[in-house]
Amino acid sequence: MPETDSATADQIRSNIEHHLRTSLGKDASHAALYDWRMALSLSLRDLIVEPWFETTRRVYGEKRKRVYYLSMEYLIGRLIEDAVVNLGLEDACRSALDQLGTDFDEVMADEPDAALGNGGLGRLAACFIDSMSALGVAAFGYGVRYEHGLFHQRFEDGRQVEEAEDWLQQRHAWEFERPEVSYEIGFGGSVKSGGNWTVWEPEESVIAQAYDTPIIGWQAKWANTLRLWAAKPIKAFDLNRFNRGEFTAAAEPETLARTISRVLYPDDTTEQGKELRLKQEYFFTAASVRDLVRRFLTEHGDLKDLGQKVAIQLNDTHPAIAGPELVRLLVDEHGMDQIQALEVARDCLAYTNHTLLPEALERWPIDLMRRVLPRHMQIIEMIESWHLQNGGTVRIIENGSVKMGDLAFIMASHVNGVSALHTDLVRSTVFSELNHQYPNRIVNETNGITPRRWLYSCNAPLRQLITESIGDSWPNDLEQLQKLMPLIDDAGFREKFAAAKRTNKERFSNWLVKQGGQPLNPDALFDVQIKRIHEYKRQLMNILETIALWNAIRDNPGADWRPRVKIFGGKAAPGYVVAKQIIQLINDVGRVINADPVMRGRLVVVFPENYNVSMAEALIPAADLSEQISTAGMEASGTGNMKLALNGALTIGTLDGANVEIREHVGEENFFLFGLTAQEVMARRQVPDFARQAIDHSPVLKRVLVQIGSGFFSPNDRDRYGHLVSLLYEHDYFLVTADFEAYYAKQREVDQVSQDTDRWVRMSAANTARMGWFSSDRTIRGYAKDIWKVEPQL
Ligand code: 26Q
Repeated sequence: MPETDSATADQIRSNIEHHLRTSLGKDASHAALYDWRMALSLSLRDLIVEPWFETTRRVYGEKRKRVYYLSMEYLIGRLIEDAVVNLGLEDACRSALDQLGTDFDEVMADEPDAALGNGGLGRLAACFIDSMSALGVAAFGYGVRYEHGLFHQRFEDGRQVEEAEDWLQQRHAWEFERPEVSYEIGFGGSVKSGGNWTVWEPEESVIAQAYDTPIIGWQAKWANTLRLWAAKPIKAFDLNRFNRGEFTAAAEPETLARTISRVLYPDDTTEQGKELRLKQEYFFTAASVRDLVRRFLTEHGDLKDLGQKVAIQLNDTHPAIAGPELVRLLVDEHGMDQIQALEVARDCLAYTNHTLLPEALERWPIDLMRRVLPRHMQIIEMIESWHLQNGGTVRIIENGSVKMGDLAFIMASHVNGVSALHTDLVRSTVFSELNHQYPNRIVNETNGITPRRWLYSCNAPLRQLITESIGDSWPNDLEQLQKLMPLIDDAGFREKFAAAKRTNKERFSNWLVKQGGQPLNPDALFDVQIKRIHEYKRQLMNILETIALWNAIRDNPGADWRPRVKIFGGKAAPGYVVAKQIIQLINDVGRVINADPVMRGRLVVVFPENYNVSMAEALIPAADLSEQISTAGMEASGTGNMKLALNGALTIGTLDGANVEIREHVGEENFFLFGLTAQEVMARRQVPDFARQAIDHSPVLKRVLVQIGSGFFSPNDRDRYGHLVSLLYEHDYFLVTADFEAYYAKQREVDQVSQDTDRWVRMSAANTARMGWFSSDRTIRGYAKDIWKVEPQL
């Protein structure tokens, strides 16, 4: 190690020793892994606070416009490695811990994931705050400090079982509690009004209290704040009731309040009309809006200029009540004229749509809305009539419920989709009427991923190869990866590229063994599908293809089959019955195939429990093949597709979401395309009995369906999958049957191509070299320019 680095390592070591004693009250000889991790985290945090304060001073001094990102979900994962990597201290920390007789990697792995999100939407929010700090966009992320994040998944006889997640069991090293930053948030009650005044008198209320986590940018040049709200009771304990002997009742105010930020809803499609969910949404949105208005008023004067200093991005409709809440504050509390308040609010607001699935579009029953948020319901009616007076035709309130998408659209200056295809569909389907009225309001901002986490820190072997090949300035300028293109013709480079992949596959295999699994053959093709379990994502089609391949190998065991490991990862929403059956089927099939001696490792099915961000970090660098096989038109974007391709996995996929743009960037010759297009999907659904026809035309598929339906994979419960099979025959809404043959054929092409190792490595390296555009830095620059009108500036 160079001398300066070893001086840094010494410094870190002494800081760790200091925190071990003074913050954790431990002597080095008695320190557990937890103590070492906390001592290291606190030492790193000490280095983050100065750039954090400096950022705040600068933004304040320059009177910059701020971006407020409102999201119900932040799927962050571990923060410790972000700190290490952004501070550039990996070597120093490793050596400091080494000197203290502790293993760096074990300390890193000890931090529990912050799993405050379900999937793509929450992870996108996490990538965005990272990019905003890397670029120097002045921003706050606002969200909920859930006591329990996304449930922990276990398999019991192959069935998913959910357990409460408990990330706050231990101290969270990265947050600062802010008792002084708190707001009273009301619910229910009534609205009183006189000549020119209106007040809402809530029936019950809770305190929203801030917890701040600094989000440090690349090379620690900037740090934004993630401000999460926790619900606390106004009055913790009812002493009078206690003194009367009503012990349980005395604690009631506390129970009521804490329920609100207790747990993340584990559904990534709307559960209709749950009162607690509405309260969660209003709770964090109202606290955030009040916080940003307060900040504006301390720095600037006149609320009519709010839109010049404030951009509020709504991550889907979950915080869409921000519109009515902002109007309420402006009108009821600051005396602004109604129409002006509507225009000011619209100047500030923008809305991102993440889904076209009708069941995922939020609608709140009017009765519920009126009961929980009576004043907001009035304002929503006012917004609707303002909209109709301006020539609008769409009603926000329809069939007894409030359509939050239409509300968000009408209250936003910009609405964006998350991939080119999805934005086209947003224009032509759900919002076609509103798009007609406001033709420039809808814009596209194709999603991206942070290259710091999803290449630099999760894939050390490839990171080193890239840096030795093109220098070290690519992590915040990812399009530089293009410079790898000419190197692909160099056999030495290809060999190193292949070696990095192999190391990652071995590393994943070791990880799996630690989790209690079997070691994997690193020469096999690692075929990976990792994402929430959903019918439209078609894990079912993947497992049907797995069975078909198994049949083919058994029919012809002497052939030169390319060994494959089918890897699945993902959770089903607890109430999503079909998704849970698909999980059970994958596990049942895996049990049979993995026990078949004829396979001799040529086909293995792996489905590790509890897929999360940390598992993704171990798995993505090890993947050879990326399954992106959703029914065309149904996956808004996907972001796992980007992570996998960036790390050199080849995609087998449909023309859906961002797959379309990935294929354009990496080149059609480096992408395994199959399946119906979005247009064809819509047409095929009109054909009567299309599923039965498809099955009749595919003996391979028919054989598989007969096996499943007859209980071959569930010998103790032969009827287990009868329903799933008849669903395919009778109501194959997701076109599994229609796309099966094309998918099976494309997989056999994958087999062929992957037998030619050199060709595969070229294709794989071309994927890495051409994926730079998918950095979330590019996405954030797009939002900054098109929507927020801010200049990223370090
Ligand atoms: C809403 C109301 C009540 C309960 C839950 C919900 C809810 C929660 C989460 C609805 C939807 C979600 C999450 C949606 C999501 O993750 N969508 C994904 O967003 C990614 C980022 O844009 C895209 O890449 C994916 O294509 C999209 O599926």
